Amino acid sequence: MAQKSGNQINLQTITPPLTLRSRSSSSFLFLIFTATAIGWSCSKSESPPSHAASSYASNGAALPAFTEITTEAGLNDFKYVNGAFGKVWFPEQMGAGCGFIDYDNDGWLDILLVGGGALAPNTITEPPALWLYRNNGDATFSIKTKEARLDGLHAYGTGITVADYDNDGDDDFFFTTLHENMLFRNDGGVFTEVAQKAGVIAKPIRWSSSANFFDADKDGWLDLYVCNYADWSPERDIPCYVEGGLKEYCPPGMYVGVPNYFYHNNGNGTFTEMTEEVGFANAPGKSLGVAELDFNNDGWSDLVISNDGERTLLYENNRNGTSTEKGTIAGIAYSEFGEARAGMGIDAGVTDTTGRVSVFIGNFSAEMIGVYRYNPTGWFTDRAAVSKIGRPSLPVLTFGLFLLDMDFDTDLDLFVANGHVYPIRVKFMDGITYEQPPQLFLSNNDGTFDEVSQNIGGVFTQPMVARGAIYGDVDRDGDPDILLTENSGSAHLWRNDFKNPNFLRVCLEGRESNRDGVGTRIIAIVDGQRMERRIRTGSSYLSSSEKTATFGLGQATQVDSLLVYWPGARVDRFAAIEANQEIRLVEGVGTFVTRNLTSRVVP
Ligand SMILES: [Ca+2]
Ligand SMILES: [Ca+2]
Ligand SMILES: [Ca+2]
Ligand SMILES: [Ca+2]
Repeated sequence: MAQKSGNQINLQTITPPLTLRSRSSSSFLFLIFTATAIGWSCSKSESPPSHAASSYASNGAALPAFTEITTEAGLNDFKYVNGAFGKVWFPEQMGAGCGFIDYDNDGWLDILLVGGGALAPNTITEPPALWLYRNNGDATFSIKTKEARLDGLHAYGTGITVADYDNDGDDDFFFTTLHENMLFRNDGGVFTEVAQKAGVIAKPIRWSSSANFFDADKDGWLDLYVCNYADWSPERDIPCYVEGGLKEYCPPGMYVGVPNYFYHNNGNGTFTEMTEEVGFANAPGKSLGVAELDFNNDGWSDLVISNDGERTLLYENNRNGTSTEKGTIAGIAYSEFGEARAGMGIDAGVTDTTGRVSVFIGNFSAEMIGVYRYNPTGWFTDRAAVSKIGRPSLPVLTFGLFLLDMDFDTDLDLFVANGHVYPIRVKFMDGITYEQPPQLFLSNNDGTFDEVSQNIGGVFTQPMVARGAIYGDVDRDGDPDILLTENSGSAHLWRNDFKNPNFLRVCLEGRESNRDGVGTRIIAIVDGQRMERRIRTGSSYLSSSEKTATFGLGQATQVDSLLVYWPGARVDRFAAIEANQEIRLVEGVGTFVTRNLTSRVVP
């Protein structure tokens, strides 16, 4: 467990000198300051520059290191219950998601887990639909489901998406299920379920998976996109069998997909379902993942949607909140063989020096992870093979998936959580296992990646039936930690023990923009190298990561320029920000506060 020098949030304002100039409708704040990191409590001697003996590439960078701390963190009681009772029903293999949420607003990330549910008729005792673990301020957790009024729910849950949809400064969340979805409004650390009142009960009700909050029309209020999966009910369950007559889950191709929903946030606590009006109705369904991106860099949020056995969808924002689906003409809809693959977890980000966004999609075993990079001719290039991600991803079935700079060398790397869906049929599949270890692909910043899981060992050799995968700095030492969930299994919390990070963490508070700053593009320039991050919800699979941007800085000790492109017209600019601190920027204020971090523990 991380030692800490203080578990309260110490906010200390740095007010650098500033010059202000305005250009048309935009305000540009250009700030020069040389403030040292007031409030940074980590002794720098604990993380000396080093060139570790183990290296994965020619730059001699050290490998990431993680330690599983599930037991010491107090998360051992949790187990996801998929409700299986011998019928082998389709929904059992899907779950479930997880989320980092600071529900009590104390600056420490708490954990929300989907507990599962009952499928058997007339079940007397249902498993908890949600588990809420409060961070005690030291990366140990106490169960607070009941205190936060998240107990006693009747739901067969799938996913969690966390955002401050009502812009009142606290984390709310949307909970997807097999039946009616739920919206939980945070009222001072206790939750009220408001889906009906807020207008986000689906008509008709559909089996939902991932969801994301994003501001489609840039009115400062987060809209909601909900992925729906397939038309299933106990009455319509299709039996499938393997050799020997044992019942097994059917391929999703046996079921008909149901399309997704879009809800426009009215800014008064209610939403209006506008799927068709906004252009999201033309979808085949079977959606499992959604990522927000701005692939054409026009400042408007686009969406990319992964679908299970159906084409990938790319919604280009028409710069008015409506969208046009362009997946097929943009070249991202199908594999290089023209096939729709089993799209699950998804993420998007700039992972190399081209500055152009790449999209990564988890697929089935014997299918490569989808890797597509946008190019200036207006379409995406399939780079699964050339990126070196394709081949190592063939034996695994990938659900949770996210981009994060895991080795702090400035470029976004790819983490994938794996686990199969056929407990019986895998025995007849050459080289495929039901439980599979996660994988890490380190970016070489040139469009290629090195798969380093075996080099790292430890937690990366642990086979699991993984589903959800998220990152968030639970011990507040500046490096994002990882949380994974398993189908019919435990949650796994991995503490990040990377030995030599220089970093800058940036969290946002929107004023004209939505409070979370979702849809903000942040550019950091270090030694002439440009890094890009976006503040988003969604991505991965059924799950919700922290909304703080982490920039790995390599050996650099400062960020030379930081440019914050808010979803509105505003751009805030800062210069010479010292490394190894977490800063909080309020839109248009032009200063930032530094949040105290804890001392890092390097085993
Ligand atoms: Ca908290
Ligand atoms: Ca709120
Ligand atoms: Ca990296
Ligand atoms: Ca950490």
